[in-house]
Amino acid sequence: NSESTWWKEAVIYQIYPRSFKDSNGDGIGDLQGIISKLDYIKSLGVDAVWLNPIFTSPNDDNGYDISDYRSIMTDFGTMSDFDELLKQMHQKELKLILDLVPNHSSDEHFWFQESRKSRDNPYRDYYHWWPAENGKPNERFSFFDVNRDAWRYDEKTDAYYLHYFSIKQPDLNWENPKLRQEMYDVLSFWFDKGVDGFRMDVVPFISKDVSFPPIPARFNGSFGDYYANGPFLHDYLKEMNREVLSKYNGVSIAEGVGVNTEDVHLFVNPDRKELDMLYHFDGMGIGFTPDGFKEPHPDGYSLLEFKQVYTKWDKAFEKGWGTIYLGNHDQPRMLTRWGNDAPEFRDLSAKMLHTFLLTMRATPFIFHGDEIGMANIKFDDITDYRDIESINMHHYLSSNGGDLQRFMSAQKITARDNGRTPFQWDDSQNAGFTDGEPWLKVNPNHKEVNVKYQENDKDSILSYFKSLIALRKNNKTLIYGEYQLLDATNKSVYAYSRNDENGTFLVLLNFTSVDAKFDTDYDLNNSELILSNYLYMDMGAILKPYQACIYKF
Ligand code: ISL
Ligand code: CA
Repeated sequence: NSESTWWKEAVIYQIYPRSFKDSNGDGIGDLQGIISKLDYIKSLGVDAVWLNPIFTSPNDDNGYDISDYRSIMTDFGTMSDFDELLKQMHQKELKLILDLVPNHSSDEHFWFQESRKSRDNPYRDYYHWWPAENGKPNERFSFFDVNRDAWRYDEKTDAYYLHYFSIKQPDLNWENPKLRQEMYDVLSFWFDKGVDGFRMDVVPFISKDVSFPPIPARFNGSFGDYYANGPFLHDYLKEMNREVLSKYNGVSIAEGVGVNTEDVHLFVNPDRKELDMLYHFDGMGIGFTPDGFKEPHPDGYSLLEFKQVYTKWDKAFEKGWGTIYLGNHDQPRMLTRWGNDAPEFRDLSAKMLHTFLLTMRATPFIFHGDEIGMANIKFDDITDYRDIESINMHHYLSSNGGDLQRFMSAQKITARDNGRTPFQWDDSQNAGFTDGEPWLKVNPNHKEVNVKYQENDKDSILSYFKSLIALRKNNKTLIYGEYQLLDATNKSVYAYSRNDENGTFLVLLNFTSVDAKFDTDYDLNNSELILSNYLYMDMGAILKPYQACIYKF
């Protein structure tokens, strides 16, 4: 958050540290593992790395339950490992973005341990408590609780505490200025060490109406939307900017759960001095049924809807700047979700999706493993899952007569663990991730899909991905140029142009496994084909399955 806007031109690479590279054989990725792979990361051409939380945590939700915001999780290493990582990254001109979890802490955090001791404890107001003599509080839904109930009764003080996520993730009380100052101090602590920014976990949820009224009917049971954009949210973000962000040269990125194209300005319009960027969720629900557990629609997703969402979000920014992503640690693999992970289409569709991500007018976030086309693992057995979301939803459905078979089949597409399987470095037994027993099973397709094979293959997904990054870096038109949707009603092809005074790029993407026609006003005979995922090309009006082309005019 500063004068410098390097992040507009950056490509950001997301690493889920638990799954990237294990250096000591305990089956868990760690900071030394990341250090050992910095040359690889640099070779991609990315500018910055976002690490999911690396702080001390009992790991109920893999580090999103923090018990000490100023120390490193023992599974991941020590503070000196962190210092070494940061130093080596900076030597290689790679920026480091950490993950702040401001909405909740672990129940094992000292603050919560104190808070639950007595009603007059000095830390009592660090959290949201509801005295039991006031009756049962109004309903709040929990994403990860076995009973879906966000209020947990605590005997010690005869009161309920609020937890939007698991029972081990009590929500912090941002109404309390002391708590706010604690969080600003945490930010300063890491900025003083030299980190280059923060991604802020569910930051739209931090402000609550602490009278906890019934949820207004207009939210129609959509709890996430109600939780976002609480009454004092923007006062807090402004204060955070004033107290910390404005004093450092770091980027701030909101995880924008529940934020729409109208609200986004309030976060990222630079005149308001709040945050720099936000990533929205509008793309993530496309093709999922709205009710119950996340379940893919049997007919797949609609490309028309996909195009509408990304076009709408491109238009959203008059002032401010967008982001783009198709997968992360909370989502299934983008290849399985938006492309096609069958062996004959894997490479083509992964390259096609990367073409999209790297030619839009927004900062691309690339989730580790997508650069080699990693796919969903599709577990058959609930005991293979490690994610609290899947495990507790399974419990909930079992005890409430839910359809477990249907749930397990939906999980093959939607479960978060699909995106969390160990990174595939090579074709050896554990994919070169660990010498020990990996914390989550390795995808058997690492025999074919791995860095070792792709690094030596100029036609691999990895090589194509690197070419795309280089192309974006060398052509500011692909970063800042105007975006225009073409052939808007085409159900198979996503076509658009990027244009500025230096010229025009035409991007053509076939999102289907069959030949597809397209119709734009551009005469391809007057253009140069810059990049395609097919080796040979006829300049016809037909795109081959998952074909991606970038033309320059
Ligand atoms: O992943 C989700 C459900 O499938 C989302 O609802 C998710 O919980 C939401 O996007 C918030 O995500 C963030 O906060 C969670 C954590 O589990 C996620 O990993 C994190 O990205 C709680 O801290
Ligand atoms: Ca380890």
